[in-house]
Amino acid sequence: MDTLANYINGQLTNENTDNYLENINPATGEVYSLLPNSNLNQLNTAIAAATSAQPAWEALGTEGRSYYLNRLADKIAANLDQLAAAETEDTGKPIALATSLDIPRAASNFRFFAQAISQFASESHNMGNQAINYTLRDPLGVVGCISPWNLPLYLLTWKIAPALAAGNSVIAKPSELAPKTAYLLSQLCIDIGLPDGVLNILHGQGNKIGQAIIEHPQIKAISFTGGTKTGQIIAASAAPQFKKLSLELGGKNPALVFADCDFDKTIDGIIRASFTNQGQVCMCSSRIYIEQSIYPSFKQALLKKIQTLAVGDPLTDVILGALISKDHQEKVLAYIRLAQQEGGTIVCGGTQYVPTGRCEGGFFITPTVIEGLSIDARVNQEEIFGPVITLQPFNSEQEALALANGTNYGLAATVWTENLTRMHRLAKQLDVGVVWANSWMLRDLRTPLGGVKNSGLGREGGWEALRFFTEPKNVCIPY
Ligand code: TXE
Repeated sequence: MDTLANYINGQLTNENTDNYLENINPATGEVYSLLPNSNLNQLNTAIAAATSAQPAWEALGTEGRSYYLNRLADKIAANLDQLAAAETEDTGKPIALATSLDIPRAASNFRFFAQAISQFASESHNMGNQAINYTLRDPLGVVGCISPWNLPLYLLTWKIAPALAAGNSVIAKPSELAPKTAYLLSQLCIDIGLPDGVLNILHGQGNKIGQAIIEHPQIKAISFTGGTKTGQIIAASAAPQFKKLSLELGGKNPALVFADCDFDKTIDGIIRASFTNQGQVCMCSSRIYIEQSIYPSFKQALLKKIQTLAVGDPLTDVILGALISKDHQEKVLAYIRLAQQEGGTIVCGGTQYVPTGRCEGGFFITPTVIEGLSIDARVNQEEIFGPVITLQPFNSEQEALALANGTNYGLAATVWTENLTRMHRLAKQLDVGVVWANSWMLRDLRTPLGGVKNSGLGREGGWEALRFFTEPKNVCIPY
């Protein structure tokens, strides 16, 4: 069995590890590796390394830093198959998804910020004939990046890349449920000769090493993606030290389907938006609102297609693999039971799926569709983060908008209509951070990404990320 190691000061090390966690393959239910459950001693060593590495890293300048980020991107691309296999083993996601989305995007994250930093300019403000102001944007120093299990390497690199590009050194903590690709990334950093201490990756539990990172006075900013409850704990812990925070949290994302949509394209779009990665993407749609006049035909076509989605061994040609853990599978099944208690009807799926053979111990759930629940139902209010959607008809655009905005979350919405004026009108009024028109997860890395209400604080992507990882200082010079 593999034992993963931390990456500290340019080396893979398990020095001072006092205990290990088990890493489970969710598609089989079997333990297949161990990871260090890191402690404060190890964090202090990593912070000392990061602190001493940062000035030289900053002094390399944008071209120097871009060189390393581009080399990392090349290495990720060259190791696509190995990384995709590791991502699938760790998360249970279909190998085709890991190969086509997760790993290529991790390479793009480094490539994008390698280039973006070369275009990043600070502002100047002229005060008539009195003075000129210019703004310096220096790196913050040592920053913390904490990422979740659903898109492990994709989201880890989405944070690390801008932090490093801006000249910071980084303490990163991947999810303890999916640590393997972060470990493999450490090896790639060593292979390309990334300067020691610039990036440090510590594995372990959120409430132990994660919390220690949040509380550490030498860590100046935290970029976090994960659950809303964890986001609240992080915000409360970081606030007394006035740390900069970027929190990308949960969602309960609506899809609004109008009678004038492109019917077939919308069916395919809703299926992708609902069930990609077993519904475990914060941007996934989970509340599908359909205009009354097409509700029966749309529902019928949707169910027909959903019933053809293959579930099972993620190493085979399936659309849905396993959920991340036994606990998470139980949580999702509990929501399905709750839906029935709340008066909902399961019109498709709703059960655990037990494959035969290699994956009989895995954590699978069939794609599930529920109808008959009001907006107040907990199943329509709380993030389930699984292959579960609810359907509800609406009669007017106002009603659709009120339903869409009727939760405490505000991450993403999709709108399906061929009426451009309606699209603009709704985009303006939807209380979310991202609106997709007749599409889902069409991503331009320059655009701001994040949510409102309980979906988080701040934005990632493009200039937003580079601004987050730098401190502005205004210099005013009278003429
Ligand atoms: O995430 P956690 P969990 C949602 C989804 C899911 C729920 C809980 O609804 O069911 O959150 O998932 C680290 N200080 N999302 O419990 O715990 C943790 O180790 C510092 C949405 O698995 O939020 C991991 O690295 N760090 C989401 C990371 O936080 C802490 C993706 C995320 O784990 C910590 C995942 C602490 N006190 C879950 N506690 C999205 N927005 O995409 C935990 N961590």
